[in-house]
Amino acid sequence: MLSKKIEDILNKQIEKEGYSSNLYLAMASWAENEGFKGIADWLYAQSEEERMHMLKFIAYVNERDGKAKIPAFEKPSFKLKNAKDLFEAVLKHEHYITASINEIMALTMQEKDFSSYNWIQWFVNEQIEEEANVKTILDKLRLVGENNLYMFDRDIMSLRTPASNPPVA
Ligand code: OFO
Repeated sequence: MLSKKIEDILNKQIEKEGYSSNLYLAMASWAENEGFKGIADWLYAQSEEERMHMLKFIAYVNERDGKAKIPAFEKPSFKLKNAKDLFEAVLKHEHYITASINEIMALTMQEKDFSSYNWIQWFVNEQIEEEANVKTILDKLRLVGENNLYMFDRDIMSLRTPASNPPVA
């Protein structure tokens, strides 16, 4: 059984994961229109992964006798000039998500909800991996430069690590 505070913060995270999925979907569409087929594929895959994160939060809340709420999602908005802008925006967003996962972890300790504390660890590790992946991409982009993106775009999918499955409740 989840405390009201834990249920509320997990419901907020459902909204954030769903927004992340839509944000990366909107960015994928931007990349496709700019002719970056590889970057678009990377973002479509990332969007799916975020949707999977959202579904895991929904399942966890419901399995622990809470009520998962499906919210309306804010329209993603961003201004991008180039691929570097895009991945900097992705990294900034992942930092924001990491901070909110850390807040959940802190609250599970405060509420002495050790089941939720254990469960959220998967997301703590996932955030380390996601931030590291985007940093690697930004490093590669710096190396190739904005005028030489053909091979970067062709090879970017090889930088993805396969999605792993978070535990269920
Ligand atoms: Fe990009 O992360 Fe979800 O949690």
